[in-house]
Amino acid sequence: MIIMDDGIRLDARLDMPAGNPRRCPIAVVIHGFTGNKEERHITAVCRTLNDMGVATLRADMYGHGESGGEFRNHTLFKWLTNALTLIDYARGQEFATDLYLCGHSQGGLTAVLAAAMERDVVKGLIPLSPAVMIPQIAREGELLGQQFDPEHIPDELLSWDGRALSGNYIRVAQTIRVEDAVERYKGPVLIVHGDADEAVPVRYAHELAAGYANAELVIVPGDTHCYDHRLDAVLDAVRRWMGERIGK
Ligand code: FER
Repeated sequence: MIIMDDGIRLDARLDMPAGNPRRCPIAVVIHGFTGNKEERHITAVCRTLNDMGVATLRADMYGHGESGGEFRNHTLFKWLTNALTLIDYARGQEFATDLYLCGHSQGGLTAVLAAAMERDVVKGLIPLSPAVMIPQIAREGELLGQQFDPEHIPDELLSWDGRALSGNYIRVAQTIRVEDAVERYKGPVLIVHGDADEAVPVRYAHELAAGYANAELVIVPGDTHCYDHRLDAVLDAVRRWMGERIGK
């Protein structure tokens, strides 16, 4: 399915729980940097939610997967407006009751920012290994393990898969204040993070959880950024937390 965001095609997929209930909650699920909506951990989270009666809307974000836009031109602002568009689409479904927001890594950061903007609408927030340090390290002059002068932003950075990323990614990231978003969102939050994460150090999850008014943190011992070892533990945490919210 295609959802248009101001002329950009977002390749999206809406999955209903078994039995096509007339009314049910819906969760918007956002992948990470260089990821896509069909990654193993993204589809597994969606299936887990579907199995407990929650519909899911997942989409390839700007410059990723099958969606429009070039990878090199993606920024957190573009992902944020994509997220607002997906939230509007989800809310507009006749079956939709409560709306939840989930995202992995850069998608987790996007979810944290969007939840603050949509604080009246987002019933609960699930940042998975959220890359909430991106704005801070962009201001300090380090992204993707590469150093740069934060006052003289380079025209491009090379991503870990060899693709170029425009300096505008850095310019945008430097303006974002994650603390403001954390302060604004008072709803329930579930943060899940592996303590062997090689891309986003687990200490950022501890800091994030401490900043929220109502957060629960689940650390997955020995697990990596994309849950190579204990995806089952991630799914268990999501199932239990969501079960407490929706009464299952
Ligand atoms: C970085 C570290 C992590 C970075 C991006 C990420 C652009 C995002 C990871 C992900 O979304 O999986 O320095 O710079």
